[in-house]
Amino acid sequence: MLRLQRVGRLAGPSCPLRRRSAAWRSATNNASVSEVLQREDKKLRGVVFPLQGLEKYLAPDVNTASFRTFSPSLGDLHRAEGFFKPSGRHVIDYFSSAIRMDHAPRLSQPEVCFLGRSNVGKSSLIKALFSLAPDVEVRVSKTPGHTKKMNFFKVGKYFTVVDMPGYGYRAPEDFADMVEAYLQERQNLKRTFLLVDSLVGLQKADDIAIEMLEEFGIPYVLVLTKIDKVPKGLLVKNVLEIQDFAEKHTQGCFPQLFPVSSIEYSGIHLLRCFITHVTGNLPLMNS
Ligand SMILES: Nc1nc2c(ncn2[C@@H]2O[C@H](COP(=O)(O)OP(=O)(O)O)[C@@H](O)[C@H]2O)c(=O)[nH]1
Ligand SMILES: [Mg+2]
Repeated sequence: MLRLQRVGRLAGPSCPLRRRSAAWRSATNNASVSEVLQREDKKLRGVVFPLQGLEKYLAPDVNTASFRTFSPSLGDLHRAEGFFKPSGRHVIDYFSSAIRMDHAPRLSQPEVCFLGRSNVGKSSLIKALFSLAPDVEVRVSKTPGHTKKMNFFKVGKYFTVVDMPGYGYRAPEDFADMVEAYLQERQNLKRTFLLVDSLVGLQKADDIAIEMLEEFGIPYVLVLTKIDKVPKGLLVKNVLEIQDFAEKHTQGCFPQLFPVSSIEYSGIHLLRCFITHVTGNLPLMNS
């Protein structure tokens, strides 16, 4: 809490971050750390660290150590955010699409990919991550199963973000075509983000994805999407169940879950920081 207050003072009325955020507020509420800092402490914690925001709904004996495995300071969050803001020399943009691995662009910079069932919120999440670069076009579907290609987005020379095709009831067949080949062959892949709908928890198709990631020995992170839609009690239940599953039945899964809302920007700042960190661009200084 002290840390939050200290950085809050740094972003005081004379701070350029604060002045600039006033202009953005109406269009991109909560999109940047400086905007979130203007909220009262309780709300701020829930938006920036959604897992910690759930602690008040838990019984005192619940162990929340894994809620803080990745716990950057607000200074780290600010530095990470810089990578997601375009400038003359730092271009963030859609790069290319591929329907087969041999069409995938030859890029050597570190890469992260977003995987999950159709409609779980992959494209919306990527759009939220890139909300400070509004020229980046990320297509969000109205109908399930829209993303049939791998879409590559370059964040300057620092890293690439890949929106993977969604899988559905045909999960094993869908994987064989593209996802499996990508995961096995992509040399520069640093982390896979597997998105799970926080309302319904792990589904059969998610189990198949987890089995595959475990079999290939690929490090991955579980991201819980659409938390704005879920009553807090149910969200807590699903978070604890999924966390318990990850602890007991997985090897390659990062112990901390990342709950997000692409509409309210909850968890987005933390995820930007984690991506910047796992791609080797941000040694954490203050955590
Ligand atoms: N309430 C809410 N809806 C979301 C969120 N993320 C995505 N959606 C909606 O879920 C649907 C599918 O999202 P999309 O990003 O296209 O999913 P994808 O198929 O995994 O890429 C769209 O109607 C989105 O508007 C979220 O965080 N909150
Ligand atoms: Mg999509």
